[in-house]
Amino acid sequence: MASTRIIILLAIALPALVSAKEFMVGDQKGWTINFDYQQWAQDKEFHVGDKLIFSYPVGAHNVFKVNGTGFQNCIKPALSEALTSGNDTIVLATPGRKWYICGVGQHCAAGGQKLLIVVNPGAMSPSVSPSQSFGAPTQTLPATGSADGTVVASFQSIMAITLAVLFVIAV
Ligand SMILES: *[C@@H]1O[C@H](CO)[C@@H](O)[C@H](O)[C@H]1NC(C)=O
Ligand SMILES: *[C@@H]1O[C@H](CO)[C@@H](O)[C@H](O)[C@H]1NC(C)=O
Ligand SMILES: [Cu+2]
Repeated sequence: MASTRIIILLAIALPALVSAKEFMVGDQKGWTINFDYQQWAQDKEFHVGDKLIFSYPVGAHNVFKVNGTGFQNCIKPALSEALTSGNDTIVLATPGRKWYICGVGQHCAAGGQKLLIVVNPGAMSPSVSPSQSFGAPTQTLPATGSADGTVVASFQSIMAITLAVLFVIAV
């Protein structure tokens, strides 16, 4: 009976861990000039593990990952850092703000070919807590700490370790 519970738990929790999404930047328009990438990003939620795909004709554009300053001022890093395949896939590895620009000509400064996204932590968030899925008493976080990133982070660590242990037991 205990093992049944574990398998049910894994069946619920594991898909949430591997449900990474792929985002085609700019959708059908791809990576190009005169497209509002902020509007494109506005209604989307990005999580760690998701992928961005920058699609464009080879040679027409490229992709640089930059910091906030580079984004603001369209500062191109060394050309050797550019992604140039025309189908550049970037795995969002860490949470936080991420900035991308095109380094060809004035595409960033004059053509608005720049993208800023905010990456949220991975699928292991309290909102997908397996204990809630079982109808068990809802996780009670300290009232003052519920908006605190460190509480969420430690909760995620505990969940990750718990799942890892359960996984080893189950197989
Ligand atoms: C942003 O990146 C540039 C290099 O592209 C670097 O010189 C600069 O120090 C960085 N700024 C910050 C705030 O990290
Ligand atoms: C682009 O790359 C993705 C994987 O990153 C792949 O699934 C897709 O087929 C590629 N598209 C083209 C046109 O090469
Ligand atoms: Cu470009």
